Amino acid sequence: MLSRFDFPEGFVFGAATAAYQIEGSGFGGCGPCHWDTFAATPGNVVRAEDGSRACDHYHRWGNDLDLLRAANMDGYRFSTSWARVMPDGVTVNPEGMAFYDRLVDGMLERGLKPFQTLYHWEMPSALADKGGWTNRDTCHRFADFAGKITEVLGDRVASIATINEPWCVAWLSHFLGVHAPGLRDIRAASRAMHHILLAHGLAVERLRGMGQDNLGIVLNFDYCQPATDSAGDRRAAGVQDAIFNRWFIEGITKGTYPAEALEGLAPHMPENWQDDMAVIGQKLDWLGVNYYTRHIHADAPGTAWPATRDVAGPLDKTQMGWEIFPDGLHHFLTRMARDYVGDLPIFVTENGMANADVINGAEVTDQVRTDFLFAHLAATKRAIADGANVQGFFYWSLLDNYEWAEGYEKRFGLVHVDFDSLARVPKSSYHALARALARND
Ligand code: GBH
Repeated sequence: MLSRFDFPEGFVFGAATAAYQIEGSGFGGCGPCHWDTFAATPGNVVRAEDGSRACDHYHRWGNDLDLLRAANMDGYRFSTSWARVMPDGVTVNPEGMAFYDRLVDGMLERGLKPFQTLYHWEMPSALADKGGWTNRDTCHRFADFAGKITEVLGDRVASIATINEPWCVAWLSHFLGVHAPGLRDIRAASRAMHHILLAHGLAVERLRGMGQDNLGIVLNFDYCQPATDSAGDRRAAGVQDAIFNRWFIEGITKGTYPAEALEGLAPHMPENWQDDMAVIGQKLDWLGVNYYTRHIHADAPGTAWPATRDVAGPLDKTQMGWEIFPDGLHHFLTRMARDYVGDLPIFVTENGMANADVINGAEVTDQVRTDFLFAHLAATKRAIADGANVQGFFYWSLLDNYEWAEGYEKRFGLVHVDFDSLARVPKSSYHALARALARND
């Protein structure tokens, strides 16, 4: 079994969460966000569940930080809700700001490095109503939010990520319609694909000007496998790889977008988008990689661009129906280093699995999650041996939580949460990780 001593000195082990998925948006003067309205519309979310109470982390944060500490973790990846800090998208809510101030101090008191994410999907409704990420002005409002919160937290956080998973924010939410705002519109999607990176760039520019040297972005990657060796299936996997895995990193590091994706998106992009590429392409201090699974793509001739369809894969699947494929993590870590970022520090900012865990007295035995986690740690170790400068790994997630369109049914946590009593019970995977992370002293 791997332990922390199999990784380079200073490697950061941690767990990740996101504000809307755990805090409970019904407390502390938090403003409404587009997930509240999206969830309230029947058909969007399982049982129309929302994040208004979630894990009640807003009141139980001290206990939750204790759980990270007791598992011998070095860091905690959390997000700071825009709607909590700025309920109308513009004006600061002091109570919301004070919450994150306490939370960050609480991490430092426990020896946990704070890894902050600025946008993990709670767009204030006031801004969503003006078009959200389809509206260029939102990018400037986001930079203002980044500046305001960094005035308060910037001296204490180890790291700041601008955006969590631009693909989900743009494509999943505006083209596939699965996440808020639930659009299926190529024009809205094309604009969001660009504006989300412009927001990132404007925020980096603002924070760099304030002296921050710990700035990054968190991208999500799905391994794209052609269903067969045919030219059509290889084209299908290639175009999905361009949309999913190349668009954002190439926008940032190469100053342009992949031709295979522009083929479908260029006609709908904001005018003169090329003029924004310098802001988007500013130097980063680190890159975050989120990785869960792979997809098998087949050609779908005669259907609308991108003219692909997904094919079921043969590997073991998680509760989400996602194939378990640890080699994909090795693939993306080494590919990022080789093709895009060289020696820049890379963090695995999310990796994890949902499982239909059953609680038995005070025990939850989730051996499959332990196996999943250690297989992905092993893939990370191999990527380091192959030259990728990986400096940390965060399991998704510390707690069972609000799994967006899947509501509360899908359990990703190292810690079980009873969504009636809100009791926390560490699972056997939590104990296995705690043992692996024990220090000698
Ligand atoms: C992350 O996104 C999020 O950052 C986090 O908030 C969330 O709770 C967590 O993952 C678990 O879902 O076509 O259905 O097979 C995950 C990004 C993109 C990974 C889609 C899996 C396969 C989608 N995901 N991908 S599907």
